[in-house]
Amino acid sequence: MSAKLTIIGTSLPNMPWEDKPVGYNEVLWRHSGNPVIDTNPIPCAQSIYNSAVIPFAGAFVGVFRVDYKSCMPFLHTGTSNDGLQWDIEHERIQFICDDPEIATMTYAYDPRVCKIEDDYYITWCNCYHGPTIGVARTRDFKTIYQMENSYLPFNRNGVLFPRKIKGKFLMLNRPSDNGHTPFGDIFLSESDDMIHWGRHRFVMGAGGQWWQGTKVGAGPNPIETTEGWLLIYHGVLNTCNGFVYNMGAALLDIDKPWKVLHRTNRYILNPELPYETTGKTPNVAFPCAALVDALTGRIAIYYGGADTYTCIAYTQIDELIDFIKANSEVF
Ligand code: BMA
Repeated sequence: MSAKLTIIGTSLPNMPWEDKPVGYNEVLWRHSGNPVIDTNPIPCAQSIYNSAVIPFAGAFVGVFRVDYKSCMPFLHTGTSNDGLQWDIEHERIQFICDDPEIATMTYAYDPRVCKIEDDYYITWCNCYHGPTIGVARTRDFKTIYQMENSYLPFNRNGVLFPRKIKGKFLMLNRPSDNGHTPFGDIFLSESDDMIHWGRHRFVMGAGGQWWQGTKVGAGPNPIETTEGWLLIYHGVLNTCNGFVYNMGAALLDIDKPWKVLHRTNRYILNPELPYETTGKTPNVAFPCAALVDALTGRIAIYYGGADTYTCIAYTQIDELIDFIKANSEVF
């Protein structure tokens, strides 16, 4: 148990957890039962990955990226008592939306879920003449209201902060193109109403080392700590055989979260096990959610493996923060 309470939040004793294997040297370690969601998980789907989970009503709910046998992705909800075994709805989310211009659902992928005050917000890569960030709001994961798309296309990786800062909602996002985007920096946008977004600030860009030299994008919702906002992100390497999606970590200023305090100059996890190196897109570890226990400092990161599997990796907050500071480079 962590003696100091580094994470600012609540206790979550029922979250998934495994201690670090004895003799293992890295700062993140994988769940021994990975992948937690394997191929062909429900009748319509070939795979479920890059998905978001959150504590709800004493258990867990998830919003999942479900790739159909048409190869088109849509969002489904699911529930779990332990965060490991998931009962996923066979039908996709039917959003309630009173504007037919916005209600079109061509595809939907890479969801995040964030609780802010009494509402749960879902953000995802939504199609409106190309990829942009869709937003929806719910209190029960049954009645889900689709709101306005937040940005003009093209944009991906819309990741909300779990509380307002100076009265504003904040969302990290990554302007992109309509394809497999060979560039990408993280920006921060703010809003009074979750509809109109502006006052955009640059947070951090690709570059530095090759593991994050091509593009970067926010992963799970930032985690509030006494050392700043912990941001786990993906950093992409370009190779002769295509992109490699690694995980990195940064600490952002608590009051001005577009200011990067520390940022790892090496990855914290890279694709190396078969469920990360072999699948629809080889060599992808793509984090979209984290469960945290403020009392013990435990963190379980949910990530997609090879655009095919849902996986978990664990870390401990004080160890991760020490690692970030010891391998820090801000550029
Ligand atoms: C990104 C997104 C992710 C995917 C990744 C690797 O651009 O499409 O959904 O995991 O590429 O293919």
